[in-house]
Amino acid sequence: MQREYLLRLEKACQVARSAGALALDYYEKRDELAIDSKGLQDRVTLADQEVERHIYHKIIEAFPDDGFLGEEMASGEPLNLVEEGTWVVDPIDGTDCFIYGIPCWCISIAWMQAGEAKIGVIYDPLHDEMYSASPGQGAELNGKKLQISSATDLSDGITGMGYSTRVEPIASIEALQRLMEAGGMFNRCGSGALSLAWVAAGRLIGYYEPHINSWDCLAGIVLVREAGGWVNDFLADDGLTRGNPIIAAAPGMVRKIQMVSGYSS
Ligand code: LIP
Repeated sequence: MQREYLLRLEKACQVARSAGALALDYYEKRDELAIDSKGLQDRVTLADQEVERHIYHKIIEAFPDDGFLGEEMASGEPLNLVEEGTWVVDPIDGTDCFIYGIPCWCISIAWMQAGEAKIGVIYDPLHDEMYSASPGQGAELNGKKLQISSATDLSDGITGMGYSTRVEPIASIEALQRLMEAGGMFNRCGSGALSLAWVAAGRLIGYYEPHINSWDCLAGIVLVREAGGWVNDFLADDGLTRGNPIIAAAPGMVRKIQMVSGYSS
């Protein structure tokens, strides 16, 4: 593995773990957190902001020339996107689950270079599950290689389905109908990052969300691809700052998950 990937992967795992410990402290005291609204069904708390500040300072201390894009822009620094290397971070993905005490949230840290997501780390502190991946190294969970699903039909497993008020409900309703009519079953856990990690781990056979932000999915995209799965070209048309649909599938499920999502190549 190239040294620059190795150094960043190791740091990303180390920082995800320390950020996870900080997030857990807030999670245990979540009833004391003020909940702010960023829009319809889009919440944020001091925990998101403080965890992002922690990640920002630890990462930039180690790699001062890298860029950084965080969901909350909590560092107070201007947005800094660097072609040679930019970190894309969701400090707490699954914010609603975190706020309401649903044990389904994570830390998502990705590193991009030359317009491609190269390193992905997703840490679930509640279950102590560290997902990590880098170019050509495969994808791992707590140091063990991930085994993506061998499913070939929608009835062979569960498909993750994300939804947010960033798009009209019809896109999700029609996708759910196509999935159900084909004998599939859906799971919406509230964290796109964890859902993608579960595709890479073989727990889900695919994942679709009509619109997702880059900080929610870039780390998961690296995990799915390095585990041998397929993901749409999420970064096309400025997906980094505008978001895009996300379609991810186990190798034998690509056409079926594309059908559910209404994707046309
Ligand atoms: C969440 C995403 C999820 C989406 C939610 C929300 P957050 O990110 O991970 O896929 O469906 O609406 O955007 O806001 O918890 O960081």
